[in-house]
Amino acid sequence: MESEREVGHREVMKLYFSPLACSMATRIALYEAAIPADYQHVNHTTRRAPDGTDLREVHPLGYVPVLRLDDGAILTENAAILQQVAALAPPGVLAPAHQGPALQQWLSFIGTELHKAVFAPLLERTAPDGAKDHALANAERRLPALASHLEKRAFVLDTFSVADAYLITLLNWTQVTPIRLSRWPALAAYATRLQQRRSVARALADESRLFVEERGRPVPPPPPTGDVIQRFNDVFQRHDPAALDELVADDCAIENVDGVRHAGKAACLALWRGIATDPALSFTLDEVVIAGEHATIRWRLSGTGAAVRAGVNVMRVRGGRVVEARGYLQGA
Ligand SMILES: N[C@@H](CCC(=O)N[C@@H](CS)C(=O)NCC(=O)O)C(=O)O
Repeated sequence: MESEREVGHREVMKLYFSPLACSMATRIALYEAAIPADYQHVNHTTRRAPDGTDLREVHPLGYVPVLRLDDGAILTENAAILQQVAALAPPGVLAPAHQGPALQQWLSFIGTELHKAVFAPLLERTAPDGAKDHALANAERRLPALASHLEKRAFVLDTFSVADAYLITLLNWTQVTPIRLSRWPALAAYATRLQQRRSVARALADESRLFVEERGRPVPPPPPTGDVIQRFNDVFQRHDPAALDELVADDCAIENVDGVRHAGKAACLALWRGIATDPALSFTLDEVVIAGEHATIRWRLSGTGAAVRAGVNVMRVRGGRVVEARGYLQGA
């Protein structure tokens, strides 16, 4: 519990939150408008708060955010809570005048198209790989649309609003997902700008500290696809297979240039170790193209006894490891 104050006979409202979760949007809004609140840190396993509240009793799914208003009424759902806080703030501070429907539109877009369709499956530990792939595919349509909206604007609406508080909370999660904001310069610039805003910087600092207290060091983000592929290519350039073990995923599968499939880490390691340690084989890299979690590598191979052969590898990297490789040989 970070603060417990009373206003007249009424308790200040309470925000039930988990550090760095979507509830941080409401904290940003409260900081921005200097609205006092009692921040109740919900334990991520027990779903209980220091005031004794069991979140599952006030929210059907036990989710944050939950806002307990000063009259005791309970409000759930980011879009509703954020609009309630905006209504409590001085006019124009959290919601530009005359943009009510646009605010509702963007809160819905952020909540459904981004939060739930893209980020939730990427962050959920138990989400199957297929769900994560689908979420990444969803990002490929939604993030360019968002970037084009932000191309020539400082905020989602005409001035800072709770929509920005929600959006920057989500964009902060890209640190621990394979989504690279640098692919959309307007989004990267927006995130940098918003992170420097006083209310956002303060919320991020406060919740990062609480996150580390609760769960230890944040999990570092996986290395970008380009770095993984460069280390992978180095194995064959240097004839040194030592790095392969940590570059290959347990469920890796190779479809080799000869059409033979090698499934599972052990089979993939055996094939690649054999190629890498053959001193006669020499690869020349002609081109490496990285696109999200995919890489296309054009290579030429000599030392097979035959003339120099040209080919292409199509690779997929997830969580810093190669999960899929398909090889094609020119003229095969
Ligand atoms: N539709 C809800 C979604 C809230 C939500 O997804 N909350 C997450 C944190 S960002 C949560 O509490 N998850 C807890 C869990 O999955 O156990 C809203 O907009 O408020």
